[in-house]
Amino acid sequence: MAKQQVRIGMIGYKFMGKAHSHAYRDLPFYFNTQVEPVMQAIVGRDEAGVKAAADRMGWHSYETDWRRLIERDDIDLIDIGVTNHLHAEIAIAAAEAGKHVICEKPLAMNVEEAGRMLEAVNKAGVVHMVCHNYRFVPAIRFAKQLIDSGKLGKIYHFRSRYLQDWIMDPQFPLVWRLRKEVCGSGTHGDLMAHSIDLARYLVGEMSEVVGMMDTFIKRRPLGEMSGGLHAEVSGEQIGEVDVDDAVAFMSRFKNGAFGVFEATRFGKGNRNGNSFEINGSKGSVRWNMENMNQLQLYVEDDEKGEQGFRNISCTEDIHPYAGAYWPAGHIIGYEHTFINIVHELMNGIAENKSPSPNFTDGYRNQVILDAVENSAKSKSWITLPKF
Ligand code: SOE
Repeated sequence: MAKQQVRIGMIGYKFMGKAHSHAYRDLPFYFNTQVEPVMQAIVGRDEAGVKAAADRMGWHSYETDWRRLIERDDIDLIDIGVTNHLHAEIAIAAAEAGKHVICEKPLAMNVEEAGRMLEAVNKAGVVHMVCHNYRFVPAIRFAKQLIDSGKLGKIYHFRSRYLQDWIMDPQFPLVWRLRKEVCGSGTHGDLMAHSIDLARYLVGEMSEVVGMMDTFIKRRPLGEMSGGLHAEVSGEQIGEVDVDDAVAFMSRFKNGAFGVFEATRFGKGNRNGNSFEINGSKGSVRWNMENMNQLQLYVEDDEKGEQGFRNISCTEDIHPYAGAYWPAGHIIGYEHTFINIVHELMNGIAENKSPSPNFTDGYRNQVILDAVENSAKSKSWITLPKF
């Protein structure tokens, strides 16, 4: 019997547009999903640019206005890979039109918007996800299995660092990722949102937070992103940076564990240094994105004298997702995290369930982001709502 088709409309064709397009295209190579993804249409404002992207990435058609995509009755799923200030408007319009939605992170500009987005998808009964792709790294999935099985015992500490350095040059321009009206926050929503997602996934909900944030370079020349994380200065004009360059916070988890989080775009030498360590009563795990297939594991059951962190290459059939790709030891990369997430999304659509992380996760994440920001302003601890 022919599989049900899910006709996708992707909004955005640059960094995330490319990651998601590649994922839809490659998905059938590796996974036998319950439904068939169809790359129906892609949207971008620049006609020549979006047409070229559609041809290169394998989309059947293109549009230059996202509203037109939502009106089309040959689209079942809207994939939002554009700037943060458009997430809410597009997601709500998509849900109201009865379309499933996947949205890039951070879900929204603030908690009020995230709440409206969650309400819209719930009311419409559509399937929804938010693209926290690091949850889909086999080594992280495996760490979750170890924690859930009790192998690490009672969890006492979650400690994360997310370090990048691509805006350290004071001449790096004031691109959209540094303008509050377009992105909501800086490093906080861009990087810390990922660390918060991993903490919630691996350790659970938090009960209180206290944070600090700062902007090291307060004025920059105007300019635009030019591909990947590169940018070009567009003239002589200078503008004020109104988002954070760096953020740190501490939290208490509901299970009593301590959380210590740091995220910065001023971590010289770190290109995408997303890492964490978890310590439990019986063992610990460590992970770093720049070596993403490896999980470091310490278990106290090891013989005395032989104890120590061991490196596990999470490429065996037994490791989540890994068996879908290559034989053991044949590593996967960043792009595969997106294939794994759209695999879950397609099965979610087949079963009419919203796999995690979904808009509930995105909303709760935004509650924490906003609380850390408020705490940094008020220089005080903030109690989080009970979830
Ligand atoms: C840039 O900081 C960026 O591309 C983020 O936007 C992504 O979410 C992160 O995964 C990698 O870095």
